[in-house]
Amino acid sequence: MELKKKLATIFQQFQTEHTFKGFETFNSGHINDTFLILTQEEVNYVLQRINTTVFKKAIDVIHNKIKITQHLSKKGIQTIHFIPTKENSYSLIDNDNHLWNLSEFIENSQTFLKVNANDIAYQAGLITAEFLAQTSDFENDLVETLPNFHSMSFRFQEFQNALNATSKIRKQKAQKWIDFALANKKEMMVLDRAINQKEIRLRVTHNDTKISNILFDTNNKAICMIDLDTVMKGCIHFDYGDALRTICNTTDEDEVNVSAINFNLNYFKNYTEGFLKSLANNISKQEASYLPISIQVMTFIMGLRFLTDYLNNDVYYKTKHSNHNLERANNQFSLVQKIREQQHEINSFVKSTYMSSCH
Ligand code: GN1
Ligand code: MG
Repeated sequence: MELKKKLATIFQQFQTEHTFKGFETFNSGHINDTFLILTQEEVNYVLQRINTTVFKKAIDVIHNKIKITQHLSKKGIQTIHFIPTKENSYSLIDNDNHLWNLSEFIENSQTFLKVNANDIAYQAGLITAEFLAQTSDFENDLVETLPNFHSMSFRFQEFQNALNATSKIRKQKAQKWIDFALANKKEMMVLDRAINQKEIRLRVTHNDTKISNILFDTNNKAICMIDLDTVMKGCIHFDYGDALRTICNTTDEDEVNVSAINFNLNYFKNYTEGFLKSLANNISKQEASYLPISIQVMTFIMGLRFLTDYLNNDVYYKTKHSNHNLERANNQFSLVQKIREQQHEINSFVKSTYMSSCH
């Protein structure tokens, strides 16, 4: 079926009083498909198709999203608002077994693919930590929709499996980063160890805090987190490190010119100030002590996942050409090296900001 007709058919099955007029495609996601739905009445919606190959428990993804947004709404915190179908379900399964969900589009909002000002980084820090602070009292259980999502040992296991099965040519092309991954394994397990030893606690985390998943108003003030697909249990370090991985990278995630890659310390400082301001009463000294290294760890884990997918012949992420995942791995691992060069400064800034903004 033609896409426009298909989207109109899906949209009509949700509880809205508006009439489908057209659509636009959001291009930034690596997994799911997301569309802006335009209506005759000029009220817009966001319609999302969940990739059921990646999200085997897609129904539970919706369950988690509904639970968390209801929790936030009840507290008067601005968040996404999901719309039920005419059959009173928050998801719809189409004839091809794809799962769809619909939410209201927040008007006068914007997202950024790149940060271009300190204040945007500061706002991003405030809002990612506010999400953590406002969900820290959430008591119901969220379903682990993608088990071991940010577990480094799990990601290394998957990498090892891919390495054992990959073609000679892909292995050869990726050799430099295969060696890099293996050489850094022990050091990059630091968050896994801290979790296992209960030095840092598990709580609700967003798990995909890249800058494009933060909604801003037209005055560049952060409104709320979007893309709640991976909301699960995790530690604050996942969200802190993942956000900085994209905010401070001076290039795009798949930029091939690695000499252009740098870690922007000003954005790091602004983000960290905002983050610790919102999380002030909700973070222990021990948790704070793992924030600096989490920036390397989260950047590394993305590099490892892109590399693994490259070795697996690109079965997970959407790719535009056959080297795309290798280029992404190249970018992320190069960024890890850049972060490393500034690690001392990162450590002391987090420490002093924690001392001044948290008790
Ligand atoms: C994926 O689909 P998207 O772009 O929201 C991935 C994240 C990665 C991100 C890298 C479910 O997110 O973990 O950080 O790509 N999501 C899943 O840009 O694997
Ligand atoms: Mg996502």
